[in-house]
Amino acid sequence: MLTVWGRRNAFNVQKVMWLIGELGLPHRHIDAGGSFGGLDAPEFRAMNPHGRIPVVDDGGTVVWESHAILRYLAARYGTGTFWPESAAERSLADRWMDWSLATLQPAFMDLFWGFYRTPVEKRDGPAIRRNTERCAELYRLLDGALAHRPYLAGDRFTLADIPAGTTLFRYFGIDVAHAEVPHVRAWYARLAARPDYRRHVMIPFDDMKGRLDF
Ligand SMILES: N[C@@H](CCC(=O)N[C@@H](CS)C(=O)NCC(=O)O)C(=O)O
Repeated sequence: MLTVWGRRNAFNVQKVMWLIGELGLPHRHIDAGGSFGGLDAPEFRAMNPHGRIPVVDDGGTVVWESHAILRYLAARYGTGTFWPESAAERSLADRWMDWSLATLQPAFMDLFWGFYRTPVEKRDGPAIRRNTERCAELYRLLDGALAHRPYLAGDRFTLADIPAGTTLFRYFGIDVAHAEVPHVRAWYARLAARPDYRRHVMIPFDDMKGRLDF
């Protein structure tokens, strides 16, 4: 039985839960992190020395780092579907995953924390404007990539769509100046038509507004 640790409102956990849903994998979910705590417990650190969520244990195989988990689960349970088999096609998915982790997610997190999670009186206006523009630039780049294909790696939904796609519910859900990105909006509508995106990613987050703690 697959076990997953991580609070459901954590962005990196949502990516993993979304894929687990898409794969239809039976699993046990354990809340951890944030107000649930538990990340400094020796048993948890023995699984993930970094003390971060998500973590999965699949019959004794323990994996941490959300994208390593996505790749592990897709390779084990979804090869040929969510993670293409051909090296060239797979690299299409991989590059969007890596770009998302290295570039889009940090930019979006700076905006989300600096604007949405920071109490109004503590906000840094110039930094918020810079981060808003940086995000707009990155979503415009995604818009270009999606102009001639419905999903990031081509004609079908793959792992490529999960990391960047997970940002959309929060990006379009916060009151900042959004980029004009019709193709990203159409892709968002395609993702939002998937029951597991709605179930695991479209989780209301207004309880986080103006709150820097968990
Ligand atoms: N690069 C790691 C980042 C993991 C990470 O920072 N997770 C956050 C939640 S999204 C966390 O553990 N925060 C501490 C907490 O929730 O208590 C991954 O992708 O899994």
